[in-house]
Amino acid sequence: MPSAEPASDTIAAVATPAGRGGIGIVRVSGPGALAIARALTGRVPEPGKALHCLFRDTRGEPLDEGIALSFKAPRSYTGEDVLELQGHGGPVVMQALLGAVLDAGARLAEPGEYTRRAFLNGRLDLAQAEAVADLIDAASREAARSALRSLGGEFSAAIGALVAGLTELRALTEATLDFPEEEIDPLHRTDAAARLARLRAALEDVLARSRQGSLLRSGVQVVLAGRPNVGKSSLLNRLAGEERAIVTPVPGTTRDALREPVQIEGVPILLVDTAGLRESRDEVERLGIARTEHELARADVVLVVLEAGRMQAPERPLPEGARQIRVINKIDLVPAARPGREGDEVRVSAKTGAGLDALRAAILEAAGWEARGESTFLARERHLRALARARAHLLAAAGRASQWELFAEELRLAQEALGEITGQVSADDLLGEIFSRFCIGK
Ligand SMILES: Nc1nc2c(ncn2[C@@H]2O[C@H](COP(=O)(O)OP(=O)(O)OP(=O)(O)O)[C@@H](O)[C@H]2O)c(=O)[nH]1
Ligand SMILES: [Mg+2]
Repeated sequence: MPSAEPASDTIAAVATPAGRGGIGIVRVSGPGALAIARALTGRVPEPGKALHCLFRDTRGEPLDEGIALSFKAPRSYTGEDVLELQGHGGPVVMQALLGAVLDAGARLAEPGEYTRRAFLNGRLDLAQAEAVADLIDAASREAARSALRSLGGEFSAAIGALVAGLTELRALTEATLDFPEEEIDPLHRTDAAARLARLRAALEDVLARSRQGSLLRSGVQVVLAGRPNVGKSSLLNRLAGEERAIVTPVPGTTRDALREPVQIEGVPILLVDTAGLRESRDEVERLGIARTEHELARADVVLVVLEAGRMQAPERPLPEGARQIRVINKIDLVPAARPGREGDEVRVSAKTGAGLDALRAAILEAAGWEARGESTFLARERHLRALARARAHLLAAAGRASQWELFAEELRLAQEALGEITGQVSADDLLGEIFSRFCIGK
């Protein structure tokens, strides 16, 4: 899809965050960028060389002193002529500088418009463009590293390899389709089946790595639930490493659901502490319990907290679907009990911290995380869906080995699904949807 006419207008935005900072940058991209440089600084900076200068508005009034940088098309982020004006990072200065750039002929950029232009000019494919936003939004070092790998093209290359394999297999198939009257050579058929099997295995691998990465991107919701007073809030505080939730010996202390983001091995986890589950006459507590049930319904992992030695299950049923871990807390009160994990049960003490590492490991495992080192792809839901569609078509193709035309058609559909990931085939509304979520200036 990258193709398109070069954009005819020039866009501008403040590229640094709002507020005060040492440096603020106004970024300009489009055919008018260099003329705007001349209008504001009296000169055109040589591409790639910093020009120290005074910025003036269109009436010649000085606005700020700073550095102008230019990048000549197509060797720039957007693939167009780009100008960066680096001034002092105060909101008034930045607005004045942006105002002058707009007066000189640019228009305000829309969210994500720079990256959209980079995509349309073939500087990045769609998965790489999305990685730009994911890198900016990354919630942990691991997520950032994974986004950087996608930006560098690793994910796109894996998709590209699948597409290349499909193209080859389609070529092989379609060549025989051109001679319908001839018998299809059985050798040909076995070759095609073997190729298809290899492609399916490769797709499974990409899908598994993408699922892992999507955990890094969207995180895991872990809800602490159980009877009152078993130590749910104490556990949340332990896992968070801070006294976030109120802890008292009074059963029914927690009323509202409390959310606390933490990281375990770089995986973003949203811990949710909830009101203890029991039948209650207290109006406030009943409302709290209703919230608990609401949170439970959305949980990826539920920690069912029980008290060592007492081990009463919650009075209300827990939802099915989410992965559950039985957490036996307060083992410090039972002299014979040892901390650690056994099957789906983890014994801990929120008071002493014993068994907490085993609990963290159990949470990651329940969430489906496998430490794969450098090989995860920070996939988005959109990518997972496209991969799943491609997989379904390859499965269908495997079932059509005796109907050559249908076989070929399933391969085509699989390839189309994969092409959506990198943007080789993509509808305009999809692009609008993706880029509108960027911040302005990116
Ligand atoms: N000895 C011991 N006491 C604990 C432990 N964990 C929590 N407690 C105590 O148990 C009491 C209840 O702890 P909370 O963390 O408030 O329990 P909760 O499950 O959040 O209770 P509700 O909010 O009322 O549902 C407090 O007095 C804690 O100090 C533990 O591991 N060992
Ligand atoms: Mg509590």
